[in-house]
Amino acid sequence: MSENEKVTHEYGGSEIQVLEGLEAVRKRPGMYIGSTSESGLHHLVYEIVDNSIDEALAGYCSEITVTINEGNTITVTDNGRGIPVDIQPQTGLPALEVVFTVLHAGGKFGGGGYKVSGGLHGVGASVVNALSEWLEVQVHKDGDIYEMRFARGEITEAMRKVGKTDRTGTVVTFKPDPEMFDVTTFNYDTIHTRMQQQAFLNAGLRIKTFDRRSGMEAADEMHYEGGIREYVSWLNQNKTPIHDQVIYMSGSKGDAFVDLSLQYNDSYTDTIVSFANNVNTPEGGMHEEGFKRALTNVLNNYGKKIGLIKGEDKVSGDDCREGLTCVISVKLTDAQFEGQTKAKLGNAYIRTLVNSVVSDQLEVFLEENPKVGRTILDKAMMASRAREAAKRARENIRRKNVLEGSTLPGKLADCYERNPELTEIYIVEGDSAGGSAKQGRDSRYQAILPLWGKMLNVEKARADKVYGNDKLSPVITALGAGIGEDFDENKLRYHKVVIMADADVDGAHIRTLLLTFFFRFMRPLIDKGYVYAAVPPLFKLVRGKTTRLAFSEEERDAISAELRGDNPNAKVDISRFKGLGEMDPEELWETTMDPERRTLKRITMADAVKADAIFTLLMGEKVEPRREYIEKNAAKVMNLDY
Ligand code: TTJ
Repeated sequence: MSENEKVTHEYGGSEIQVLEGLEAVRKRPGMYIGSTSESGLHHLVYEIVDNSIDEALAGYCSEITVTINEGNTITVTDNGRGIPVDIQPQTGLPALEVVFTVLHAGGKFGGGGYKVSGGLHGVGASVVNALSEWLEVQVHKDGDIYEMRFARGEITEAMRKVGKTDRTGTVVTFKPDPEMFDVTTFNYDTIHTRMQQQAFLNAGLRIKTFDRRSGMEAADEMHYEGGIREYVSWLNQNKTPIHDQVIYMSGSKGDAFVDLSLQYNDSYTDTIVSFANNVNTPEGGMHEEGFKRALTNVLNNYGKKIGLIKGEDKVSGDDCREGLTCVISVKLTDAQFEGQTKAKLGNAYIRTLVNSVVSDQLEVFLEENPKVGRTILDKAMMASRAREAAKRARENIRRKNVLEGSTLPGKLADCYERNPELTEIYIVEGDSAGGSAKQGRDSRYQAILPLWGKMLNVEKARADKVYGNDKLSPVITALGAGIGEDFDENKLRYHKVVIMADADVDGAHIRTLLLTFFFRFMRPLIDKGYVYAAVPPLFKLVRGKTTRLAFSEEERDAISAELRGDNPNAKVDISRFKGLGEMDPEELWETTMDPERRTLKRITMADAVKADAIFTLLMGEKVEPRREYIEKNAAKVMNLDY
């Protein structure tokens, strides 16, 4: 709090509480925004934008703009009513000040709740304020422009009128505090993707994003009158749908709502994207469970009714979801987020609601659109037959293994330890890196499997093909747990599976392929958090006897400055690691494999979903979107952020 402020207000109990509240945020930022890494940094933007989205949900805001400015500050603008500026009777302070300085109970990470109902705006704004080096807010309201400024949560300029206006709305600009975050560089794609998702989820809302940093200029405008129907079309844009219309269903009970749309394509995998209160739930939960149950039931009943499924025959849940693209959005007042990353919806009554909406409305749709019904049923029946064939193929291979004794792949350099909880396997791109890794590792608990060459196009491959593939079968046998429905976690030979690839296009390609393969055929591996990406350093800095490693250009510059200290003439020797293959075994151990010193990135379900989408684009049948993607991302593909 500035000197100025101390004079204007009584330094009363409520203000001490304010300071203590925001102090708590600065002490343990991870509690409020999940982490202080890149994802936490971006969370700041979402916390602010959520307020504008609430205003849109209330019916008073039609357009939101998010801009990354030069210097990595963020500006969020909306054309809502503007945050109230009048004095609150309870606190004696302008409502605007309270919004940015009082830590709301609902502001805890993941507990945001269903904000539209209570009209409780500004949740989270104080958290962003506390974690910003500075923040400025402008409110256009009743003909006047009001402004207020803060630094690290404390008021530096009290609210005052700064001019006249003929519009209404709120403009917030902030600079994340570098003392609070590991990185302060925003990723335009990350923000654009999130804003596009919000535009799909809030039909009719117009969202614009801009990158104004020099050399990175970008601009996008998102506006979908069809909401999640258009989301499904967008997800299917590089696939081939097998029926024209997107099927849409919705319903409510009490305070809870469900919106759902779906369309089948000719691929063999399913994409279910779900949300609770506009928050993505990549780990699924009750809304997805209710949907899956209802889908399986409706398709089986319909199949029997039209005589396609006979007697005691059935199509399984997996069969019913082959080639399905579906978006589920639920809204509820008491959302419970569970699971490893708080990304799974736990409210059981939502399962009942979604189940009943889908059971009723999908049945009616199929009755009214028998051609589409027939197409979907044919697809599920085909999946069922293929599954039977795959099972027979697996049994053949198992019998063979019993005869020959199941042999580990020749290229695998296994470890001595047998307890999978203690062992790790490095899947390494390329022969020379594989060689260094074999020599540099700790063979007691680290196994190495080198991989190279082009992989199978898993997009069009069903389980039976994958078993016979000569690039992937070493991975399958080395891990020991099988694939698909056959996957048995108890047989898994390592609880850490580390993908080690260069930070270049080939490396990104291999990572995408392996993650897609794990996502489609060994999903529990990702669910359990067993998959990691090794993060090799990019630079080595030496000053005298001190050696330090940097993982980004930013970090290189920071360390270089640190090593030089107060001595501007000090010589710091900086060299670039060209690739894993060029490191000698000792270097590879020290930088990338030694558990004491290495950095590993745990792969999340969201990373895997992203890899899967990129993979479809790169390997799918549609040539034009692939060409566009590669042209657009030629530079960026180098540092896919998983
Ligand atoms: C609250 O109820 C009275 C009329 O205004 C409502 C309100 O606060 N609307 C509102 C808040 N619109 N936009 C915001 C907002 C926008 C940004 C960018 C940041 C924050 C914290 C709030």
